[in-house]
Amino acid sequence: MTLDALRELARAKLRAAGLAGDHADAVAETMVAGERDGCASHGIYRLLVADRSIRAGVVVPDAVPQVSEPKAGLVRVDGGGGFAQLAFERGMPLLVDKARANGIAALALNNVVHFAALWPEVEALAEQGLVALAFTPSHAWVAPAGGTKPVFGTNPIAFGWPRPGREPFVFDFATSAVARGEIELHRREGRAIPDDWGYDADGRSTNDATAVLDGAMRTFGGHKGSALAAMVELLAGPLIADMTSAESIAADKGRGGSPIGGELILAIDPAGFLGDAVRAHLERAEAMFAAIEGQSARLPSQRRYAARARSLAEGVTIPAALYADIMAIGV
Ligand code: NDP
Ligand code: PYC
Repeated sequence: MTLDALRELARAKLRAAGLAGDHADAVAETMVAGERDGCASHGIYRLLVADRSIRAGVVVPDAVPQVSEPKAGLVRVDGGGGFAQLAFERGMPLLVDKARANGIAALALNNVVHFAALWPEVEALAEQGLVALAFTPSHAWVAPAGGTKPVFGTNPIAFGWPRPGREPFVFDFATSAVARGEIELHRREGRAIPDDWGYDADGRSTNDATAVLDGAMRTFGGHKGSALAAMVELLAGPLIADMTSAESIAADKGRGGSPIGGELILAIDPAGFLGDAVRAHLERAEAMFAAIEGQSARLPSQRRYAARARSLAEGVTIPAALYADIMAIGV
């Protein structure tokens, strides 16, 4: 499919499910970006997930995000129970202004439904010359290192760094061994998963995707991922007066919707510390990137940018079973 055709399909399905036009456009854009960049777990597959959240009444389909300024360096957007995409769009311009004025600023999204990857947000900020970090909890699906029962969400951390004349350096990953969406794709396709991704309900390691979805996922990197997952819970939960992953899954009441809660985004203007020397110091960072690539190791986001270039030229291929399920939405 061409990206335009995919965008139109996503918008039409989201509107038909009852989502207001401005939300449908913002949400469709995120899904198309994911598919375009080869991020299948957070691409057009998310139409099925968003549709379920809308129809189950988890998301407020016509929420109007409310922007406020709690302090000179802080922006808050109350998403009113809507999807996170429009809330971010409404808060980002003020976040950028405040980061430039103060050197650093933070944006809290509150009361939003989150089904998406975080890289589109940190990449957009890095494209404006800012260093960016983003965090969000999800639903309690992940066991702490040393345990086998869910406490944490899959809790992604994303980072963006501006590069003169190039696409930003971006990474974005779950603090679980893998995103839950990836396990869902394995389940859909009947594929076994590696046995270090999670536990069944009795706490045993398993290759069965369904058993892990019904049991508990593992953190990445043992105690290190576990501590980072806890940090994400704290930063984008209690610190911004929003839900932890345990509270989010309780609030879902078994409806199977996407996580409800908050997201914290930090933006740092390199000129704050560096003044006129920004360019010189960003060039020093380039030496590190060159040292990585110089030994044929790849940078995070390199695969994504290559997929983007391919998709822009050739369009994207959607698995037939997924396309059929998308076409069946609302029929
Ligand atoms: P991965 O484990 O695939 O890690 C993704 C990151 O690592 C990307 O930045 C990727 O770059 C980079 N990367 C992967 N392999 C390499 C390599 N060999 N060398 C260098 N860099 C590499 O992703 P996850 O399954 O952990 O997460 C996928 C997505 O799920 C994320 O976008 C995340 O935001 C999303 N998510 C969202 C949640 C939410 O609550 N909203 C919850 C959990 C996850 P590249 O893209 O170029 O491959
Ligand atoms: O894949 O873990 C995940 C996820 C949770 C919320 C959105 N994506």
